[in-house]
Amino acid sequence: MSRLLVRRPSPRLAEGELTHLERVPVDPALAQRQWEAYVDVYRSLGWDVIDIEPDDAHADGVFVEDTVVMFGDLALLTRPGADSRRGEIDTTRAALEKAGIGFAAIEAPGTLDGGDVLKVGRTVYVGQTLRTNPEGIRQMDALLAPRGWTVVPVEVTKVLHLKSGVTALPDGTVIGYPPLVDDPSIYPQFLAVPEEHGTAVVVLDEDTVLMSSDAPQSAQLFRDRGLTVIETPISEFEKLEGCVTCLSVRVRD
Ligand code: CIR
Repeated sequence: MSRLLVRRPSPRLAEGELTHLERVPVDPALAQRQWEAYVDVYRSLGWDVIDIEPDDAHADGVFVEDTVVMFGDLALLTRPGADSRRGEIDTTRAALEKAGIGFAAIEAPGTLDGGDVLKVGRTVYVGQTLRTNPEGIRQMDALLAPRGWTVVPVEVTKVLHLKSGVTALPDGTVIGYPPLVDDPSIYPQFLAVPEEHGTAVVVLDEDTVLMSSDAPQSAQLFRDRGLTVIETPISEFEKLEGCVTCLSVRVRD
C-alpha cells in the first residue's frame, strides 16, 4: 500500500519564490482545482492521502516534496534553502509524527530541498543549488551511506532544483529537456524529451507515470516505450517553478 503526503495550496500561492521565471498572474481558484484533480489521480488508484496541516502563511507550502524525502521507511525532514520556506517543516514534522513515520532531520547550517533529490535504484543524485548546500549534502550522505545508498552530487545551474531538469522513468532511464540539463552524460541512461514540462514524471508503478498535460509530445514518447501515461494540468504550479513531483511525497508501507 502507498500513502501520499500533500498540503493544499495557500491562497497566497502567487507570492511564492521565483528564481528563473518571470512572475505572471496565478489564479488561486484554478490552482485549487488543479491540485484537487492531481490528488484525485492517487485516490483513484487507492492510495491513502495524508493531508499535512494547511499552512497558508507559507506561499510555497503546497510544494511538500521540498520538506521531506523518503528513503525506504526512513523520512528525511529537510531544512529548506529559502528563508521564506523554512517554517514549512514544522507542520511537515507534525504530520510525520502523527502518521508514525520515523524521521531524521537536516540540521543548521545544512540546507536541503527535496526537489534536489533524485533516487534511481540505490543511487541518490543530489543537486548542488541555491537551495541545497554542501553541508546539507554531507549530512545526507552520512545518514544514507550506512544504509546502502550512494549519494552523487550534481551541479545544477540552469534550473531551480535538480528535478526541475531531470527525473527518471520506472526503468531508471533519466529524462530531461537538454537545454535545461547541465550534463546529461553523468547518467548511465539518458533520454532527451522535446518539451520543458516533459522532464517531470511521478512513477506510479512499473508501467505507469503521472506528468503535466503541458507536454504532449513527451507523453507520446513515453507511450511509445510501452508506458501508461496519466496527464494532469498543473499550469498554476508550473508558473511558480513547480512540477508534478513536488506536489506530493509517497510513503511506501
Ligand atoms: C520555490 O521556489 O521554492 C517554489 N516556488 C517552487 C518549488 C518547487 N519545488 C520542486 O520542484 N520540488
